[in-house]
Amino acid sequence: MSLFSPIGRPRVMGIVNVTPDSFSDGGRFLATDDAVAHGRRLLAQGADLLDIGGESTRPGATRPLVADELARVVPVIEELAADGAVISVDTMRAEVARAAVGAGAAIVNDVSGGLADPAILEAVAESGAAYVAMHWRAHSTEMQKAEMLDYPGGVVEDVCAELMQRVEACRAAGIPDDRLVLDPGLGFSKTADQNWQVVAGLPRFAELGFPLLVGASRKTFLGRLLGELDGTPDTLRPIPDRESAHTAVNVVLAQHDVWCTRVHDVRAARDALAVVTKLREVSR
Ligand code: PMM
Repeated sequence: MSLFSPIGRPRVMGIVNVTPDSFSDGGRFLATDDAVAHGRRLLAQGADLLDIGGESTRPGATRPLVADELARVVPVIEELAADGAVISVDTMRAEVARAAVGAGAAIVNDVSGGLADPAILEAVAESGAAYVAMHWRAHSTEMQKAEMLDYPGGVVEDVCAELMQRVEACRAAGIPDDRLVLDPGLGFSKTADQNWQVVAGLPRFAELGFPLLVGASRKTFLGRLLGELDGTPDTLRPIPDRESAHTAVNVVLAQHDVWCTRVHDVRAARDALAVVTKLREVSR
C-alpha cells in the first residue's frame, strides 16, 4: 500500500526516541536492542509507521554530535526496516537523513522544515524519500523565547505562511509536491493557547493542499489543560497521565482527515481511531 493511499483514518506513527533526554521517554530506548524491541512492540499494537529519532527536541535540549545521532538511529532503522516496517527518521540533519534512507527509511521527518540544515532538502530530493516539513522557528534552547512566540497575523495564518515558505524551499530543491507532508508543529515556538488555536485551525491547514501530520502526544499544552482541570493550574498533569486528553485530540484529528498522528501510545490511538472508523462505516 502506498504511503498516501486513503485508509479511512489517520495513520498512526509510533515514536521510538533513541535519546537519553526526550521529554517523555528519554533514556528508555537508548540501547539499539531496547529501541528495536520497542519498535516491534508498537508495530504489534498496530502502528502504521515508526518514527526513529536520535535528537531530543524538548525545550532547552542540547544537540547531539552528528556521529552520536547516526550511531543511535542507523542500526535501529536497519533492523526495523528489515522486518518490513515503514520507517520515518526524525532528524534535522542532511547527513543523518541520507544515512537513514540508505538504511531503509521511507520518510524524513524534519522538525525544522529544512531551516536547521538547508542541505537536507537536496538530500531528500535525491533520496526519493517522502518529507515531513514541520513549522519551526528556532532550536530548543531558543524556541520558547518571547520573540519566537510572536504571531502578528494570528498563529494559524502565520504558521500557514511560514509552512508555505518551506514548501517553496522544498520545491526549489527538487522535492515533488506528492512527497510532501506538512505539520503545524504543536509545542514548537507556541504557547499553550496558540497550540489550541492550531488544533482548532486544522481546516485552514488542510486548505494548503498537503497531507497533514500532527504530534500532540503527551505535550505540555495537554498537561496544562489537565492541571487546570485538576484544580492545580500552576502544576502540569504528569506526562504519563495525559493520554485521555490525547485520545480526544486523536478523534478531532480523524474528523479533520489528518494524514498521520504521531504518538507514544499506539494502542490508545488505534482504539480511538477504531471508534471513528466504525461510526463512518455504519453511517455510509
Ligand atoms: N514532536 C516532537 C518530535 N518530533 N515531529 C513532528 N513531525 N511533529 C511533532 O510534533 C514532533 C516531531 C517532540 O516530541 P517527542 O520528544 O515526544 O518525540
